[in-house]
Amino acid sequence: MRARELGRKSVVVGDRVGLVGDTSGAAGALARIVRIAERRSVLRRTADDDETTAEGRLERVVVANADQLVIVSALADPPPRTGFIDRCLVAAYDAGIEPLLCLTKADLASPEQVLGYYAELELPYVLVRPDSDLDALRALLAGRVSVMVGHSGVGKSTLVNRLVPDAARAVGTVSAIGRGRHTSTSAVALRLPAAAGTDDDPGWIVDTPGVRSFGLAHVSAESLLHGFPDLVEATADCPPNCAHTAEEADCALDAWVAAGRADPRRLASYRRLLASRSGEGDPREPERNPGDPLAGS
Ligand SMILES: Nc1nc2c(ncn2[C@@H]2O[C@H](COP(=O)(O)OP(=O)(O)OP(=O)(O)O)[C@@H](O)[C@H]2O)c(=O)[nH]1
Ligand SMILES: [Mg+2]
Repeated sequence: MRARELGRKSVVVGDRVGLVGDTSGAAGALARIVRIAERRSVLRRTADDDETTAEGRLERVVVANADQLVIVSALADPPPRTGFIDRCLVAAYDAGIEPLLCLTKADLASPEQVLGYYAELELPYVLVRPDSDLDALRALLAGRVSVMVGHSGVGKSTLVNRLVPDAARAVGTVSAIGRGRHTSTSAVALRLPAAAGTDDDPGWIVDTPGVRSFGLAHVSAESLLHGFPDLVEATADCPPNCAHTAEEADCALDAWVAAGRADPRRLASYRRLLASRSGEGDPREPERNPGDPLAGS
């Protein structure tokens, strides 16, 4: 239980805390959390980008002290949304957490389109299918705290159950309209099992509930650009105080893309994010890009 001295300050998954009381861990033991250690990193998301309502401005800490953000996207059922992945990348860079793209359901569709979109980023990725060997993923998870984020139904809990055989995380089905059923309702951190014959720290994995969107209202317009390392260099040639929107006549990003130095879909995605923050975008479908396999459907 949490000590009264902590007031309203909440403890989140990943926090390192000081305890007093019975710390034996035995059944029925009671200890109090009296201190929350300074956080090494904080992954936040805003509930929505709608600045006009209290709920829209609500900022949530997803997890503390994570080293790696595992962005889980299914290649089909539900289809990948690069706009959502772009938002997660912004959140990761903003929090100082390294991103890892985890593409699940590789048995159902090819990863070419998604990987092609990120070709200019040195974004590490893993492909997962039901029978795939998870050694490459385990190696990337070793020694650190990783948090998985993704839409409902992409297979986060399925993957956690494969990585941590004792996890017994509930797994849901995906409905006919390609949406998950929000099977997981709270974040849980699990210690990964040690590889046979080594004492190396296998790391921790945090399974989180599926989110519809990854609101970035808490990220400044300037910081948004950190999620687009393929565009950042171009802005050195922008006029002072350039807003980088399509309306900025001298924004250097247009020439950069015209010269073939970045994918035009990436610039469009960045500008869509900028617009969604200023309330011009459509908050209902902020994660969809025209380059997505099912765009427009
Ligand atoms: N074909 C295929 N199906 C998969 C794969 N991974 C997961 N699934 C299925 O996808 C469905 C949803 O999986 P979950 O693990 O519950 O998804 P989740 O991301 O935890 O969903 P929430 O908890 O709702 O956020 C289940 O029916 C899984 O069996 C895969 O690699 N291939
Ligand atoms: Mg789940």
